[in-house]
Amino acid sequence: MNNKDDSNGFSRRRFLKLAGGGAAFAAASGLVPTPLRRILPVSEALAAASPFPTDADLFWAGTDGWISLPTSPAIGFYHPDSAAPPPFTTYIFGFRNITRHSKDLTNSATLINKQKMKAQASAPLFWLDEYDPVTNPKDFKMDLTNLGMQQRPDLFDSHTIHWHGFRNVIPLFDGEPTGSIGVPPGGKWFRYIFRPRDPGTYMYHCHVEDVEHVHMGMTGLVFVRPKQNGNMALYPSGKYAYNDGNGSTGYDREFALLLTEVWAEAHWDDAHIQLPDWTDYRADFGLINGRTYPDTLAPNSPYKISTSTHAVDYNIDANGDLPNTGNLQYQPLSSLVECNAGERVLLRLVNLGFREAAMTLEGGRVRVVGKDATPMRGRDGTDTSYETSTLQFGAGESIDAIFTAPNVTSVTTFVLYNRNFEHANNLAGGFGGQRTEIRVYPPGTNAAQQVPNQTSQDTTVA
Ligand SMILES: [Cu+2]
Repeated sequence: MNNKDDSNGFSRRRFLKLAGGGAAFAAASGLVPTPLRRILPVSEALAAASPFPTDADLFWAGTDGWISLPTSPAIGFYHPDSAAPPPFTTYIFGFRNITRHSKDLTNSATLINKQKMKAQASAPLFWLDEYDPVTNPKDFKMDLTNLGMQQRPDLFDSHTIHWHGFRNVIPLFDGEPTGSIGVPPGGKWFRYIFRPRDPGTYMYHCHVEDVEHVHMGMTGLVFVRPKQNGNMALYPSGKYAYNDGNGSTGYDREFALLLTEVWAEAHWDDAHIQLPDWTDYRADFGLINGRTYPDTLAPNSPYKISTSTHAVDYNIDANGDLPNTGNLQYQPLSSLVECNAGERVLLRLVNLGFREAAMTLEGGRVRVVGKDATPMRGRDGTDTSYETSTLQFGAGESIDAIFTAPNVTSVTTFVLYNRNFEHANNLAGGFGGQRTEIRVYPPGTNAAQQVPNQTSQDTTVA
């Protein structure tokens, strides 16, 4: 997996050749509305006042970092990792949202470079609006840079963003590194240009050394909002999972839940210059949004609502770091689901662990309205949505399910957990795993949701 020979790493010459060829293809095809930006060589990047572009919708950085998982009981010497700076336990590779940093015209390079070793788990959640020639005639621009690995300076792995499950992606922009471009460390960046179609819930991940980089944390959830949004005639909130034409996928609140796993030995190996044998794979921890229960219930890290237009814009400190929330500083996304009685709650579920999931709502049911970013409709339009209490889905699959909150007069809690007990209860033997709660409040308790996964527990800045 860590075979660092030429089969994966481009030589610089091959790299530039491919970049040039790709640009020619893209220009000739007429599919790309703006010129493909070439990746600046380090010397040019350093000479420019701001080496990074400032006009992206979103800008991600790939790097490494540390997160916190339950420390007791220990798993041999693999967990907690003795190299981890307290309160952290586990080494990761990951992404950080540096959009805000990139728009700081004077300090962008300094701020961005300071995010090395500050990766977030899971990778940041983001969302796009469906393209429409009249109401949203805009292609989505997503930049990616690679800050390198602080704990593993010997690794020169590139990173990419692979748009998993998206239809009709131009290969150049699909992030599969043998057919497109990977971003190597060293002040370089690449722009993904994407015209969002086909609403629904998807995932993205780095596709370089993909078993390793996905497992180490370079994976996140992404969804496309339908252009039917804003139509209050079909459902009062004007929010929909799909262009359903009848309001059947309308919802009041939405929560993205990404299932991943941590095999402690592999993470320790990457921190200590060792090679894991992936055929020994064993998931020690099951995670939702990068956390295990009961951390899944902790609030989101503080964020700014007004700028959370395509991703949650967490508050940053003077060094551009994520808000210091103690052991969960680099696991900012909560899995707590809150709603008012009678409301419809859209659960956007993705599994990017390596095992099957069976997410079960104890004492309640949900309606599956979408699967793998496809509405539950037959070819002739027949409604094929169905109700269930258990959602089964494998690695690389997604589900859109709507929970209709019962009419309660006091706060009522439903447990949502993976009924495969290996996932709900860490193999290490401690509590934890893929478990969270849906809390239903009396009518009118919670204000309208402004950002996905927002709950009343959060600290927000207007
Ligand atoms: Cu990567």
